[in-house]
Amino acid sequence: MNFLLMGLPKSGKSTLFNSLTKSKKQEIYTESRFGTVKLPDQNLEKISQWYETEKKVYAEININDPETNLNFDSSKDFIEKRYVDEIQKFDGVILIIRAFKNDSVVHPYGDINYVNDLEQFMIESRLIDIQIIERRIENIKKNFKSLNKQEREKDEKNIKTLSEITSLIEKGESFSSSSFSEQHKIIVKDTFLLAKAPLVVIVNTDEEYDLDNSQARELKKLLNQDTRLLTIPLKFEEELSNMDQAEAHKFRLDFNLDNDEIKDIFPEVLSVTGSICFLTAGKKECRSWLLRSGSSAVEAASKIHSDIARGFIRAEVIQHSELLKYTNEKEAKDKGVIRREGKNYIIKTGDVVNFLFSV
Ligand SMILES: Nc1nc2c(ncn2[C@@H]2O[C@H](COP(=O)(O)OP(=O)(O)OP(=O)(O)O)[C@@H](O)[C@H]2O)c(=O)[nH]1
Ligand SMILES: [Mg+2]
Repeated sequence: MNFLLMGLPKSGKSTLFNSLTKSKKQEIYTESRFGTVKLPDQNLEKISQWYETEKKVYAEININDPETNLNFDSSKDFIEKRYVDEIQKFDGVILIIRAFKNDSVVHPYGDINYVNDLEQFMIESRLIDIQIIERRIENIKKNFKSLNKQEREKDEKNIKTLSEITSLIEKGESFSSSSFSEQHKIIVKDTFLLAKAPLVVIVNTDEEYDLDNSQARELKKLLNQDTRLLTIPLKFEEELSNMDQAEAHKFRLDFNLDNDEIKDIFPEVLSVTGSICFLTAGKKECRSWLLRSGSSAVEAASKIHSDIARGFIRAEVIQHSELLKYTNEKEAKDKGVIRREGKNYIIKTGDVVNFLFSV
């Protein structure tokens, strides 16, 4: 899964990227950076301890930190224009809104006002979506000439549907509202639009400062229900990510902060994308796999290898917590607690799955 970091210039995107990927701090990045981040998984920790496994592999997400905007003085954009072309390769957005005060870091609008910034983001994201849809319409029109009457009628209908979506977005309608019909939803099912993209919003505060309830409420009012909102002092966390654990823990206690607030991002990323993690486990390797929630056993198999899905016979499944009740895998097998499931079994978070297949 690919996540794009979005935010006004100097809001803290690179600071977050550095903490997540343990990269070195620079003031300017002339190129956009890609990084992989391991998804913490308590279930994987437990099961690999139980197996005394040699190798532990985490599921990962990819994040992209856009290059530093060198036209800072004139840029009041959350995203550079070129990203409008590239945005289709992303599965979600982590948006950073600045709440930290720091006179030496200029805010593009002059004042620190995160409710206003979020409002601006909503406006800009609508404009981007409209551009994305316009491009689709242009592409359809380009092919018009080569089409027969029937095909052309179908495309004309699609253009009409797409134009309706544009008007709804212009009006600021939420994609989850009933204004969008099934037909609207189907036509943009595989198109990345900010109006429906999984979104985690991080308010980047100073370490001593948290949002009060009324401020948080104002922000939430601007967001749709599915969006997750977090408050994290990103610079503080970046500094701590370079310390050893004991030292970092002491600093956190001084500021009354929970353990590693950056980690709070991961459950939210899973939640907004509707994802879960299942496990494959053994003495050699225990591994956590990212899967869309509601996926079947055969869909889970295809995450590992297309051959396993193709030659799927059955899945042996047990919840990790159930497995941990036994001394070893053999005992669990002998007791018959490992279930046999077919292709259509819906995989749950924390399921330990062994696929049987033949090709
Ligand atoms: N005091 C304070 N400074 C911060 C905080 N977060 C970021 N900064 C500083 O603000 C400056 C900009 O942060 P970056 O992470 O580079 O921001 P960015 O969004 O990547 O900026 P561009 O790439 O230029 O768009 C850096 O000097 C950071 O150290 C914070 O929470 N508190
Ligand atoms: Mg940056």
